[in-house]
Amino acid sequence: MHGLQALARARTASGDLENAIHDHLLYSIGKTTAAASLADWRMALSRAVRDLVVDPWFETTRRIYAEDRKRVYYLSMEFLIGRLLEDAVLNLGIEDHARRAMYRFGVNYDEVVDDEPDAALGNGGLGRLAACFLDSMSTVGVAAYGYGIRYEHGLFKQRFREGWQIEQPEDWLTQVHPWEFQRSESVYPIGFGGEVRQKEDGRTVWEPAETVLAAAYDTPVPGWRGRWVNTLRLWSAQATQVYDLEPFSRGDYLAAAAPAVLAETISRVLYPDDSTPQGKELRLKQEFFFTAASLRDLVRRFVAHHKDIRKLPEKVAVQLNDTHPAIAGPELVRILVDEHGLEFDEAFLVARGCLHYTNHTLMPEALERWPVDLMWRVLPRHMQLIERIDEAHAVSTHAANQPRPDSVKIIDGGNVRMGDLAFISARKVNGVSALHTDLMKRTVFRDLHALHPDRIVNQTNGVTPRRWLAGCNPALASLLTEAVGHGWETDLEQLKVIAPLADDAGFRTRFSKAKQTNKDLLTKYLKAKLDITVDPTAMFDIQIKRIHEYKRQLMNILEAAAAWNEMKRNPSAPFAPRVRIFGGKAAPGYAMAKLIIKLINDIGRTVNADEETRDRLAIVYPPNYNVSMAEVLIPAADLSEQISTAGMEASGTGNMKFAMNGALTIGTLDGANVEIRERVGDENIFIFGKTADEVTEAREQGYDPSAAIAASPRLAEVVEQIASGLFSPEDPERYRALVDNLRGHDWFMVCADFDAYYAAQREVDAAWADKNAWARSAVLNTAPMGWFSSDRTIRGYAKDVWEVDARV
Ligand code: GLS
Repeated sequence: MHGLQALARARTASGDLENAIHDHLLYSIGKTTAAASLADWRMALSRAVRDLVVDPWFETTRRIYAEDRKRVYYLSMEFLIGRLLEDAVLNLGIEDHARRAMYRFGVNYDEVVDDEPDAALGNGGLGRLAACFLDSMSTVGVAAYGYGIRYEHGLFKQRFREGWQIEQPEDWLTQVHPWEFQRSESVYPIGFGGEVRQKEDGRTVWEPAETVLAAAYDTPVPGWRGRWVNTLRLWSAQATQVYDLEPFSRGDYLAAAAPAVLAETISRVLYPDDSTPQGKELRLKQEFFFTAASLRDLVRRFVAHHKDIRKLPEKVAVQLNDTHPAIAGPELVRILVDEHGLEFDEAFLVARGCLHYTNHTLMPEALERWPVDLMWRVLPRHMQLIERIDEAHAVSTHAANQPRPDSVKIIDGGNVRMGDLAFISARKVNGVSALHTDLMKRTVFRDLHALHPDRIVNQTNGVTPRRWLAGCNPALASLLTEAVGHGWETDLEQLKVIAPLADDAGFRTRFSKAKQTNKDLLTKYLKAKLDITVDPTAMFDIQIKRIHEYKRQLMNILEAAAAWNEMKRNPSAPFAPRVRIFGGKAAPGYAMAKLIIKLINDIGRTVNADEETRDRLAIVYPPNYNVSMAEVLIPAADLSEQISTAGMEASGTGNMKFAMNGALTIGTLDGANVEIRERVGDENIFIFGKTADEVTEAREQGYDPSAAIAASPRLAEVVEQIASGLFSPEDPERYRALVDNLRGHDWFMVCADFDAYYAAQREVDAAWADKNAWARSAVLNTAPMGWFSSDRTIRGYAKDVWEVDARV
């Protein structure tokens, strides 16, 4: 029995699944039940579950062809998909059977699920967003491919040695990845360097000096109940020649293996920088490698069924996730001109008809720029075309004698500006929250926006409520289902129904009980994995995200220290008992972020050792924060810290996950916090600090952090304690650079916002004292989160950007 039928049966009878697991264990893994390890059981279960996805997957493909649907190609350097087994089981609706089947084999389902390594093919929000979008595209029925890189090593593992971050390589692929299918027939040669020649017939050909193969690996992405299954296609780099025979025969095995090693380097590791590009040649090669392979693949698919390549935009919508795949513009033009014989102008129109670009950050240092000489060396034909695109854009927007501002030039100051290239090559450009889109129009893309006023649109980010509510928070999910019935999993607006229940004492109690269940689970998790003991009745106050100065983990820990000082000075002051939890990695080359990690751990060490305050304050920093840790932390949070310098966090998506799970937010008016406040209401969120416009104004007026410190005795005290080595007696000078920066520069306005933050935290303390009111606010955070479902986001893209069907 196969396919949809098997899936339907698997939902009603666990026997089939049990047999399938047993068969896979025996015949795919080659183990008996007696000899099977936990990993073997996981492989067998994963394979059995994967089998259930395959026929719906083919069925989806048949429908796409039958209906000749326009497809979306989501190009992203990062897909932070995390674990897949639990998610697939949840989406297919077979959890009870999977549990029962494993139980019959005498194996603990939770341990099996927990054995799966995270697929950490991304750094943070941008990569996780791509993963949520995959889930939603399959759930709402958008015909889509995700295209990315099959990194051999995902984001590094973080350890702490004496409180310092240590990075260790991540190795998820050392075990078989049971979800993927290798597609040996889908392999494309990708060139680098070499020369561009003019042929006698007038055609231009690029003759690369070096060629690497891009080999496809497909992972099916089932949507809710397996009704629609899209594909995540990841490219792995392979050498054209496995080894060089000549040095091999001489016995020089190293030299013989060199070509393969070099080629494979391209998909070896994920660059561990979030929002701050490194500008390394290998990174440029990675970008071109996966973009070129993806475009060739989609053009091949189009040409196989359609005659006229000029109609490409009718069937193809490419989304560029940030500027990383921005080379898609020139590459698609190259394919159309050099391989399909179109004139440049027409080719550019066709390419622009297909391409769309999402901007994810406004920080000037985050916008990719590639030196022109590097581009000429690595991608000579593309560099020619970039010049053509730049010229054509100039001609179409400016009269010959009119000066062109630098801000609308793709090539400027010896660099190719990838943001401008992406903007000019795209039919639509979007920001990721209302505030961010507005700032895009007013800042980085001001002049381009003036030239193309219809191009920028907003698509506020969202997160999948399957993984981030139904999956990670069964306690709350079952309460919601009781209250509103099933259906909210794919129509999160239904949760609105619980808003009036915020005034129902019985419902509030059950809501709080679900929260307490999750807090108890987190307490156990911290004990079991890290031997950390926390009080599960205290407020769980959580900041989890990449460590970055603009996200201001520093302000959080400074405030914790100030609160500690105050508790000691005034033992009867009404501080709510709190566990302040931090989680997140710093880019290995980001010295200040690593120093902030050390400071959190140093202050934590001092504060946690203080018997006087132990009942009110604990600071916890579990290492190696990742997607699966987030799934444990978020459901257990009472307070969500979203405290970035206003105007700097494009959207945030953690903020949405927390609110969905009934945490109250303390935050600035930044990114999607603004839209969260609009929905939960002013009285159910703690907003403080300067607005984006006020930040800009303060900077323009010559902001002086030392004045802010002088005006705040609490802040001054903490800064002095750090400077004098109170938290680092073994090395009092440790924080010199950090303190100097705070006193003399403080670009991210920690000092300017400190007092407002301290005051907002005291409001939080006061609110916590009234458990009923707190629970009411928590319900009113979950209720209006429909807006932040990535299903809503994807429907928005489908309608306003891609112009594709969203229909299962
Ligand atoms: C980011 C932004 O920093 C986040 O605010 C945003 O939520 C995310 C997804 O749009 O994109 N940009 C980036 O480079 N990394 C991110 O997480």
